[in-house]
Parts: sequence; structure tokens; C-alpha cells
Amino acid sequence: MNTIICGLQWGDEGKGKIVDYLTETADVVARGQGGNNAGHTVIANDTKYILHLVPSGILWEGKKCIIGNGVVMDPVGLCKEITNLEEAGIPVQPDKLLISDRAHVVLSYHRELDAAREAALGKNKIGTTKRGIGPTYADKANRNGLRLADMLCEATARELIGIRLAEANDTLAKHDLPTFTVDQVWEDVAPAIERLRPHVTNTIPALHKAWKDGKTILFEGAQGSFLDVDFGTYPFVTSSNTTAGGACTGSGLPPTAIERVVGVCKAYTTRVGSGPFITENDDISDYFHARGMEFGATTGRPRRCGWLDMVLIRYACMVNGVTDLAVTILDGLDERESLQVCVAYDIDGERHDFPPANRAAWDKAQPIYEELPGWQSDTTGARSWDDLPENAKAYLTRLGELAGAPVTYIGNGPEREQTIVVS
Ligand code: 2SA
Ligand code: MG
Repeated sequence: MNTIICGLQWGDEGKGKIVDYLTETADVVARGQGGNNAGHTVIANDTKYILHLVPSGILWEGKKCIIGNGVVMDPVGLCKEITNLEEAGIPVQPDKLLISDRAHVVLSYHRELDAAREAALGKNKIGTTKRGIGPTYADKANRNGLRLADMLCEATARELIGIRLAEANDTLAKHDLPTFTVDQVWEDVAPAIERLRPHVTNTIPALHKAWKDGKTILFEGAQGSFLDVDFGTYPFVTSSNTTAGGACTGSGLPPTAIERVVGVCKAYTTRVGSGPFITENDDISDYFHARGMEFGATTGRPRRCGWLDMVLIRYACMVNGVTDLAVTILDGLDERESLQVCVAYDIDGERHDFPPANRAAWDKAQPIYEELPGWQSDTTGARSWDDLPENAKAYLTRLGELAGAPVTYIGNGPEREQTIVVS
């Protein structure tokens, strides 16, 4: 079944692990949005891999990986990632990793512009990963971006970079930041472009052929639904559509090809970067950080942590059309005595079942909690639904009810085997 996997919270839901699990039965694994702001942690054969741009399918033999047109691709970052994989004994041949010639390219000035904007915003900053994601998508929408196809011809690339730099340098100079010459930008990226050239192709016919040949295609979402530029906690979002629709616009595979949407959420909530987080809780944050858990996979930043927020997940299930839920890091709650689940928000004394749009309402929203008993036992060894403690089953059942979608997968540890399928 052609499947989209998407995050239902603010990213870091453990999508990498679920993608890796579902890859066993897939032929093609594709990315349709985001860039190397993503950090997907996968543990396979006792080795921990952190992937940023390369789809997790690379860790399997005989799977095709596609970086689609909707991705913003940092050529230098991608080359580093490929080198790391090859050094770890994972081959990345051109026919194993195809990169869309329509993907927009992140260049050095995008990273600078990202940092400049964050600095200018001061206390109102978004908390971006400073990977140049926002400025690259902005250029795409503004029609002055560079696509990978343009980068394959030095003369075209230099000309387009020159046009863009005329404006970008003004902005950088205004912030007292160093400006760029065309030579600098080109030379920074040229070796990476040469390295990637054999991978670059029109990925759309390849994807359609796979579909028509009855192959199974898996879309690996990056970030989460509440970082979606349309559906998220705007403006504290990333610049792409992280929800299910983004997989189609970001790859050229139509919605009619999609048969299943797996929504991934943690058994609690985390967020990295600024913006509203109604169930945030210092005690939970300290608890995870003390265990070395919940640090950003790309930037190492400590993630903010809190209770499960079903207002978010309910809405994300609607927007993504979730057919199956995957609940990860259930074991993260193993030691808790009692658990809070946010079922609605109170805003000015009124109950809200869905997230608000306006910023003042987010500032005023208070969680309405339902308390559930913890299970206070180790779930990491469970291999089936029946192995789980009763209170854990009750927690997951309530989660599914509130979400309006069935819990099909449960993650109870980082290893591939620690994935329970609920039949
Ligand atoms: P950006 O860089 O423009 O996309 O940042 C905008 C917001 O999106 C958030 N964002 C993320 N949130 C969670 N995980 C992400 N990936 C890394 C990870 C992040 C890290 O897996 O941990 O290592 O810090 C990710 N990427 C973007 C970001 O925090 C901003 O709130
Ligand atoms: Mg991550």
C-alpha cells in the first residue's frame, strides 16, 4: 500500500523509526518536503544513524530512495551525509538515491539570511535550525530560487546567483553581515554539485513507473503537522507543508495513488524552537533531559517536553486523513505514577476542541486535562498488545478514541524489534 508517514505534533515523533519499520515491505522511500533541518534517528543493526536529507530507506538493501521536488536540498550537507553513510558501510549508488532536478537548492546566502532574520527578530525569533530553509522556500515562492537543474550548468547557475545576490547582499549589509560574491557562492557548492550530478534526474516518471508497476511507495514526512506553514502554530512553523498533502505536491505522485496515511505521535509531547505549547511541563522536561533524552537530532538543542495534547492530535488526524496511528516512546512514560491528557483548551472560559488560529488565543489557552493512572512497569520487552500492562492499554485506547483513528503501531524502545503491531 502506498503510504504517507507524517508527524502529528511538532516533529521528532519518531517517524524515522516507523518509516524504517514499514520500509521492510516497501520498494521506494521518498521525501517530499523539508530539508536538512530534519533529523531522523534510526537504529539498525545496533548502529545509530541520524539522517537529515537522505530517506531512511537507504539503510536497507534493494530499496530506491527519492528526494522529491518539494525538498530544499543543501548540496554540501547532502554530500556530508552520503560520505558518513558510505563510511559506515552503507553504499549510496546513483540508482539507489535519485534527486529531483526540480528541488530547490540551499546556498550559503540562504543560511546567512536565516541567521540574520532570527537575530533581527530577537525575543520573537522562530527558533529555526538556521539551515537556510525559510529563505530557500521564500525564494522558491518569490520565483528567484535556483533549482538543482539550474545548478548543473555553471553559466546558468552563476547568472542566477548574481541576480539573487544583488538583493540578498543589500539585506545582509543592512544587518552588518558579510556579503557574498558569485565566485564564493559557486565555489562553496560546485564540488558538491559534481558529486551529486549522477543522482540528479526527473524523479516524477520514476515514481509513476513504480506506482504503475504495483510497487509500494512510502513517503517519509519531515517535521510535524504543527510546523506546517498552513496548519501549524503560525508563524512558529517551518516553511513547507509537512502534512500529508505535501507528499503529493512535493513528489508529483497524485493523491489518488495514496492508500494509507500513518500518523506518528509520541506518547507525550515535545517541541524544539519557539511558539505555543499548551501542555508544556518543566517536570517532564527535566525528567527526560536527566535521562539524556529529548535533545535535537540536528542542533542538539534541548527539546521542550510536556503531556500528551489531544487537541493537536485530533486536528492533525483530520488534516492528514490519518488511517493508522503510530504511538512512539510509550516506554518514556513507564515510571510515571499518573498521566495527564489534554482533551480540550479553555480560552476565556470557553471550551475549544480544535487549535485556535489567532495568537492572542494561543497565549490565553489553558489545558483541560483528563487524568489517567500510570502503569509503573517496564514496557520495553513487550512484543504484543497482550504483553502491555492494563493501564498502558487503557492509555492507548483513550488516545485512539480522542484522536478518532485506530492505534496500529506502538513503539516501546529504539530498536526495530521494539515495535508492536496491533492487529
Ligand atoms: P526551520 O529551520 O526554518 O525549519 O525552523 C522552523 C521551526 O521548525 C522547527 N523544526 C524542527 N522541529 C523539530 N525537529 C526538527 N528537526 C531537528 C530534530 C531539529 C533540531 O530532529 O531534532 O535538531 O533542533 C525540526 N526542524 C525544524 C524549528 O525548531 C522551528 O521551530
Ligand atoms: Mg527529528
